[in-house]
Amino acid sequence: MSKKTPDSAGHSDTRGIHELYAEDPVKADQQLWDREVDATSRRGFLKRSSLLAMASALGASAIPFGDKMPGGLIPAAFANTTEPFTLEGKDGLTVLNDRPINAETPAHLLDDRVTPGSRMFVRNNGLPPAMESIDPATWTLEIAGESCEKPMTFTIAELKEKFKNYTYQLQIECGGNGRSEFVPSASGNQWTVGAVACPSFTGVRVRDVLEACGIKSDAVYIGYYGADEHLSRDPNKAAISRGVPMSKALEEESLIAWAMNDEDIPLLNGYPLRLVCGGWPGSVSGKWLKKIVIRNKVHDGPKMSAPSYSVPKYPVAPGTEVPKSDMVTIESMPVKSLVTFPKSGITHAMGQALAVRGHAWAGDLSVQDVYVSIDFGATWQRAELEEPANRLAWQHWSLQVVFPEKGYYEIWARAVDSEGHSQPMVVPGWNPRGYLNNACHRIAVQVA
Ligand SMILES: Nc1nc2c(c(=O)[nH]1)N[C@H]1C(S)=C(S)[C@@H](COP(=O)(O)O)O[C@H]1N2
Ligand SMILES: [Mo]
Repeated sequence: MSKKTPDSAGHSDTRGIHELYAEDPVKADQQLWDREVDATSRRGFLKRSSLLAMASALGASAIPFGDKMPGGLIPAAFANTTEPFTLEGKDGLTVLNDRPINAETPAHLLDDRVTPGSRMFVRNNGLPPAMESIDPATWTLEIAGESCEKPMTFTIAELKEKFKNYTYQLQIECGGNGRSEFVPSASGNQWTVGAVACPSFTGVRVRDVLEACGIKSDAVYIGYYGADEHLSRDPNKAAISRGVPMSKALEEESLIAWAMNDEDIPLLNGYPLRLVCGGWPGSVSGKWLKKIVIRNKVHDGPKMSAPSYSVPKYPVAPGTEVPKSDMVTIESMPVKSLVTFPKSGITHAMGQALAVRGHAWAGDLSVQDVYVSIDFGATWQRAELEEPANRLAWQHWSLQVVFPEKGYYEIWARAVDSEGHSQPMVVPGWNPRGYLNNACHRIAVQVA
């Protein structure tokens, strides 16, 4: 449910706008906002179709005086309910948008070492396939592209049988995680800290499958295609089709996965098959995977080129307009960490040590150290840091913290990667689309 569509009238109206501006969801949101503001000052705004939709949502056969209803009015039947908007199979996620669905996980709900499916964020660019339309027995994956020697198609059963199966715990973070902190604000989902997860995935190596189909010597990139629909429902348009250079595609941990945490992948996270390339922007890990193309040039699918998932090649002042030619595609994500326990805002008893913990990750690299501060970054204590379950899994850290006196504290966590890069204490380099905010996570604690 978009922040800008707080009511059901706005909701049903979202569709038309998004269809109109499907090429540019940012513009669509702006238009929607403009139109909503405008609509509140007009009568008879609602069209017959949305009136019918509203009536059925209200459980009524009709709204007899619907044409007199001010546009944008929240029906009292809805206004009086406090029921939050929820997603099937998800637990406690904050929904940022419902078309497409985007939902993040509050930090304290990411406390598990291995993220459960119910707590994995959702980032959709289009409309996911309906569960009823998916039959894992007949689902196929096609391998093709100009740099593929023998294009082939596999069922999931064939993938399982023909290639060795691997399980890795893999960290996936949306490139725009943390976007909400940029000033001036960047367009796109206003993620806070929770567009990150680290479940375990089971599948076959991308490498084994591509090699079976023959990789030509001129191959430089792969691209994926999924079964989700473009917001416009135009069957000739992909909602998103990104990829990675061959070197990333061919590494051990890059998987074509059919299971997450030993179960089917949740529908919203790509059931029945997805690509997982951990440590890079989540957008390279294609969901509802139908096709992988081996390319002799950088893949050119939708959202592959600047400004999507790209940042300026040089630091820019906040608010600068950057030419696309001066932007570069994001690859490995920067070092970052989360405090997942305690929950921000708790009150803790004076005199007792507080067990603080969380996770840290560093794209293709590993995390070397995690430090914790209770004095706004003036001094830091080194946390205990565990080895990752495997390469590209996040690492668990913990520390007992003792507070010197009663009062308000903030706990800050700061990770350092294996090449010595530290998380910044403040929001790093502003960029037009608000990617790569890896500032220290902080939580509030009252000691009483
Ligand atoms: N087919 C398809 N794959 C996709 C997307 C999508 O919209 N469609 N979103 C991408 C983006 S931007 C991210 S961050 C991750 C999110 O994965 P999740 O929704 O399982 O958390 O999926 C990626 N794969
Ligand atoms: Mo993303």
